[in-house]
Amino acid sequence: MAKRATKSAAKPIAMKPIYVLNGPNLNLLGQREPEIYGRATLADVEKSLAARAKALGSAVLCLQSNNEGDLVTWIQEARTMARGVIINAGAYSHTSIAIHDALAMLDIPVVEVHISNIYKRESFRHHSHISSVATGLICGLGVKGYELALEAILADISK
Ligand code: CA2
Repeated sequence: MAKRATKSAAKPIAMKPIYVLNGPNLNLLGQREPEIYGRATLADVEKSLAARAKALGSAVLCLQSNNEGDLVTWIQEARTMARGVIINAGAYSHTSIAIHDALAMLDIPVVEVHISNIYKRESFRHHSHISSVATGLICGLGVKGYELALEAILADISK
């Protein structure tokens, strides 16, 4: 006969967050080129992502750096500390083999986000070193892309 627990000793286990990594110049979001990137600031985006994650029973850890090495370090950290990664590596998407290599070591879902449609822009933005090691790619949908990426990761890990 199945044994029934007499005590409900279940304690909430701190859930690993989804890492949201933003690369160079994205700290200036909302301050320049609004026709391309919109008017929301990075703080706005991070705040609404945190609220959306909470509503979906999850959490995000949002980090931004203008330095390639910081992004590599956070991706390495995500191997054990995160349930998924949303990454907009900015211009490093088009140049960084180090970020590609770090992402290739992850066994968790990775969604690459670009606010603008990189394929409608200069040809040097048409190739991303990240796409080949990402689970999926969202681009050209503005800052809404971050929220869509969050939903995609949560759907993926609940499969
Ligand atoms: O569309 C995107 O999200 C990009 O990743 C943004 C990068 C760009 O280098 C990529 O090709 C596409 C960063 C662009 C510069 O960042 C700014 C942010 C706010 C305001 C002005 C520039």
